[in-house]
Amino acid sequence: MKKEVIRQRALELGADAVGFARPRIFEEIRSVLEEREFLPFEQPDIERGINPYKHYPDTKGIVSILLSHGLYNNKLSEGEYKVASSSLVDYHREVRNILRELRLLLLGEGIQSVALCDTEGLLDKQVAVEAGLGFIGKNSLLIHPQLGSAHHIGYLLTDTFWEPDPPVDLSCGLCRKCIDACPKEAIREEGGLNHLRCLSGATQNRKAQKQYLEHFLYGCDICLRACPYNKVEKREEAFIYKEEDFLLSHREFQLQYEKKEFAWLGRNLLKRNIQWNKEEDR
Ligand code: B12
Ligand code: SF4
Ligand code: SF4
Repeated sequence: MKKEVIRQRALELGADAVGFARPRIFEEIRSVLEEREFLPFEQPDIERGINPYKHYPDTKGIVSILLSHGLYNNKLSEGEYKVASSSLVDYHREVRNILRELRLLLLGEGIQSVALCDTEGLLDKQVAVEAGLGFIGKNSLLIHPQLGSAHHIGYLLTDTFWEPDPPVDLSCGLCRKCIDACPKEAIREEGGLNHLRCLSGATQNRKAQKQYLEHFLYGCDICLRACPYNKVEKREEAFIYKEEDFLLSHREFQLQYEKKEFAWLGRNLLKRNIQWNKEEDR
């Protein structure tokens, strides 16, 4: 099957970019993971992080997609809180829907594959770099030359080899806008993220130290909005919430927010985040 047929179909299905990679074990990241203090919700198995064959032993090629989302500069009024721009809907579902259709297309040609996105633990950004979809910026995110970094990554590990797409030869250069913008000094001068300081992690971590969350209830997008590779739109109401929005029973919460990406946090963690923000506002 030709790469272009798959690329075309993925774009028709809603993907914003498609790349092909040769699988390899990311041996150079082993030591970074060995020294890592994992957050409670992270997948701590190092082998699964760096080794695609742990997910699908027959892997001979990778088809990776990016799915973009908007970025919004939501200036808030009193008593309003927001979720990060990436979390309007559960992106895992959207990415996996596209991957499911691509899998069927490949299956029609007798090509087997396994779909991964985020939760399985293989390092998604590294896979996308191998597929020629971008470079890793100082804020540790994948930056696509045209799409920037406001997107999500998913891919198929296939039992068929594809000629890899050429790597992206770009970098952040002397820019340091994200470093200056980050309220938690979580981005290291030399590159790489101190994930234990990152606000996005704190909003999701039940064991985080009490801190001001910059009015975020879930995630953070400040370093994405600071990045010259990204476009930022004005306010989008759908990201904005009030405390009353979470005064619900457990069941009501599930019914109302089932499809939101933040639903997995549960009502109590969202309430805790509101409380931390409120205390700072006083
Ligand atoms: C755990 C996790 C988090 C944690 C920790 C992130 C981290 N970077 O450590 C927290 C909760 C903080 C987080 C936050 C966010 N995340 Co997250 N996260 C993940 C997850 C599940 C694993 C990432 C991971 O463990 N990496 C391991 C470490 C070693 O990698 P790393 O820190 O990125 O390090 C790389 C480089 O920075 C570099 N590096 C590391 N140390 C050093 C040191 C030096 C000196 C240098 C030069 C380089 C360097 O090498 C590594 C390999 O490339 C991935 C999904 C996946 N399966 O990959 C999503 C993922 C990375 N997250 C994603 C997103 C969207 C976000 C948020 C934007 C969500 C939000 N709006 O709040 C924020 C962005 C924060 C940020 N600036 O990165 C997307 C990123 C898409 C993209 N464009 O890159 C992913 C890929 C999920 C997906 N499939 O879409 N995330
Ligand atoms: S997501 Fe927020 S806290 Fe985390 S590195 Fe970016 S700006 Fe800093
Ligand atoms: S803001 Fe500048 S330094 Fe940070 S990721 Fe974007 S280009 Fe790189």
